[in-house]
Amino acid sequence: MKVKLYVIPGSHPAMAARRMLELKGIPYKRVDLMPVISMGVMKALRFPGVTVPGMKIDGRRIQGSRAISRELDKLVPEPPLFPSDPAHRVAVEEAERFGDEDLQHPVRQILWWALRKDASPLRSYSTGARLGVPIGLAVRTAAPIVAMDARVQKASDGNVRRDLAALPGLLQRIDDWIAEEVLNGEQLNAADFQIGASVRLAMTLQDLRPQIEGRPAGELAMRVAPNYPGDAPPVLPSAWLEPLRDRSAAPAT
Ligand SMILES: N[C@@H](CCC(=O)N[C@@H](CS)C(=O)NCC(=O)O)C(=O)O
Repeated sequence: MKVKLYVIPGSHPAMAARRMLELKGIPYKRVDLMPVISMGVMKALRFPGVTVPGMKIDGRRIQGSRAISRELDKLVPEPPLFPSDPAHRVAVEEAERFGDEDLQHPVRQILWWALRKDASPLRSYSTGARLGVPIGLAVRTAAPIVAMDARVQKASDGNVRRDLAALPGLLQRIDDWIAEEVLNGEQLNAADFQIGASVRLAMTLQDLRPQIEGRPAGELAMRVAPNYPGDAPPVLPSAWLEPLRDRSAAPAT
């Protein structure tokens, strides 16, 4: 079996896919793509959409972190990414959907907003990546790409401020799932990888890390991806971070 995984350095759903492949013990070749340019590459490679992660298995194309988790369970059933008990499976699928649809994008918008403000941490997010050009050159010439991606991802002041206000509720929901043993059980499941990778990416932002690392969601993130590339110094306006400082605010939605 020949497996290729197309990623963008620092991408959280791509990290989820990488860690799931590792759990299954499936050897694969990682192909690192530059953001924005990745969209054209994915199109040229005839994936149905333009985002990463995309996976080729003996030429067959699977795109999206949730499609990948299901495909991996078909390819190599043990250890399973989804529980066999039907009720437990429904809960894990709902948590995975939340990770993909509700959590992934706010974290992406916050990161792009921060990188547009200060692009110097880009090099740290590219640690270990092979982009086909020297990393230093890629990082030095990245400003237009960062500006374009921040626009594509709608990482505006208003959206990012709203994302930060919603984050405590999202983190609380994750903590609750951990308490209910839907997440962070003995064996990591697809939702753990999906959610843990997003929380772990959020923790690469020094603005957010202190509010996350001490809570169950932070522990799950460190278990899912102990070595996540990237470290962004504080850059978010202090007033925007206020909702995160008040742990009693913003009940889960
Ligand atoms: N929710 C999908 C979408 C993934 C997604 O949007 N990936 C981003 C990277 S995190 C992407 O490909 N962005 C293109 C770009 O930034 O140029 C998934 O989990 O696979």
